[in-house]
Amino acid sequence: MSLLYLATAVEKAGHKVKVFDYQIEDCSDNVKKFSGESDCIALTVMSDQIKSAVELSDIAKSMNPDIKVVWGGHHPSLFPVQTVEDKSVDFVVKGEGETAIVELLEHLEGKRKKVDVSGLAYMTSSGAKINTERSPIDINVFSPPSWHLMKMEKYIGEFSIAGRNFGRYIPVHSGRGCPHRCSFCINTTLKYRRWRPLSAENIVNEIKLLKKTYGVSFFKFVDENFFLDRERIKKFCSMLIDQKIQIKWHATCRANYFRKSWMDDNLLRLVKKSGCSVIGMGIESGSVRILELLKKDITVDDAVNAVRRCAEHDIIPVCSFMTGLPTEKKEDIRKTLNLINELKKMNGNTVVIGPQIFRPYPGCDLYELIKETIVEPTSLRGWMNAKMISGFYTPDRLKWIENPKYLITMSFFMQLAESSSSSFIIRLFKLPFKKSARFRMNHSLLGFPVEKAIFETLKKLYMKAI
Ligand code: B12
Ligand code: SF4
Repeated sequence: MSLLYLATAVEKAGHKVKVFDYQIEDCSDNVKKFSGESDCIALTVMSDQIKSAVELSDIAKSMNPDIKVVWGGHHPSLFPVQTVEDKSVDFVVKGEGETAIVELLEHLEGKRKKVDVSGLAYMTSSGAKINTERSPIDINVFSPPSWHLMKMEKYIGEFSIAGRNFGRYIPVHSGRGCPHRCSFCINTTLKYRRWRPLSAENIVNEIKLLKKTYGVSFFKFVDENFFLDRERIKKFCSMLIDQKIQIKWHATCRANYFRKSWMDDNLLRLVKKSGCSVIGMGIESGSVRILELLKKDITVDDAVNAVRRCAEHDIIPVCSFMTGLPTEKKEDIRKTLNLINELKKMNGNTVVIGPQIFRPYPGCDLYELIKETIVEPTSLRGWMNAKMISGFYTPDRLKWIENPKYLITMSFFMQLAESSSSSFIIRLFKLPFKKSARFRMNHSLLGFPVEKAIFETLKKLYMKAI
């Protein structure tokens, strides 16, 4: 999504842009091919993508020493100084990039001073300098995004969940930001807490375009807070119904918004009638004490009520949970596992994500609480070799947790027990492991995790083979 929105802004400003995405293709050949004829290469980077991003930056610089390398996205925004200190990075953009990248290109054309590009970080003779923070953008300006720049068929997949297949799907955005204050959430540090919606008209226009041009029938809104403005929701749903736009959709909702005082049955009926089939929500924990620590501002009763109301309206609830939180004890984890079992019993369609292990991000309240125990690499290249398991810390780095091995094993079995796949072969392969994982979770048995070792070895062999 970041590549799509950045490319949209750059194209709208009249520049030539090409997009390559390491998630769907090997980018090094393209970087070799195009670096010579390009002025700038822009990389969007999450923490566990640093190795490949550094390699690509090195290749670009070796092919064309004059090329400007700019990094943005979550990792550089969290660590702008150490990122821009790297020899292969010229600029970092902290925060939202659409207007920043265009202004940076103006700077490269000699039309603007770099000090006038807010959000930009760069090196000066006295060290790294970070310009003042950029104001949040109105995403309506970039609607519809330039999907034609992306290799769309590689992104459109089949969406299956809770044993149902919803057909061709794509992730989309209907807004940015979230006004809530959760103490672990990256949005509270990077995304500005100001919520900025796409208008109902623009959402519907984007849906119509994607449906007509690419045959998409299932839309997953991946923005932070879809249901904040009830008037917008009513308008959006009514437009889909009135214009007879037949789609199914998925969005996220805070569990407390399911209170009848917020979302009554009439509204939920309208939401369902317009095609809403799946709602994701962050329940996070079954422990009241931990929910308070998280400043989540939801209760365990909210979770139970939300899942019950989803069942009443035939909407699949996807509930995500966290663990590995500062001060969390086995007793808290047990409460989380009990709540998961209760939600699943109450609504057979409940899909569980996690419990995933908490990732501490600089700037979040919870990070501040445990920062003395966090050991982070001190240079960009240090992150290349930092041991991480798909974005998570390894046990030796989870120093704020009482029993990291127990947690990792629990998280592994829970996620395996809940996992699904659209591939029959993968489902077949996972079946015995899933069964034993479910048994373990139902009986809280976590000792001697031999299946975990076997599963991980087989998975590695499979990944090597493909
Ligand atoms: C949707 C989403 C996904 C979707 C992606 C769908 C898709 N097709 O894009 C899926 C489910 C696939 C996914 C997967 C993962 N995700 Co994710 N995901 C998100 C989520 C919720 C929204 C991201 C998004 O779409 N943002 C919208 C775009 C437009 O905004 P953006 O990415 O922030 O980009 C803007 C700015 O950052 C900036 N910018 C970004 N790049 C650049 C580059 C330049 C040069 C410039 C100038 C500016 C710039 O400008 C952009 C436009 O304003 C975020 C949380 C969040 N709310 O941000 C997590 C998040 C990005 N994911 C995260 C993680 C860890 C993962 C996984 C590793 C999880 C896992 N263990 O598997 C995987 C990695 C996948 C991979 N291929 O490597 C972390 C990243 C943390 C980090 N330290 O880097 C986040 C922040 C969640 C979290 N709170 O921990 N994810
Ligand atoms: S409600 Fe969700 S998006 Fe908003 S701050 Fe909390 S966790 Fe983040």
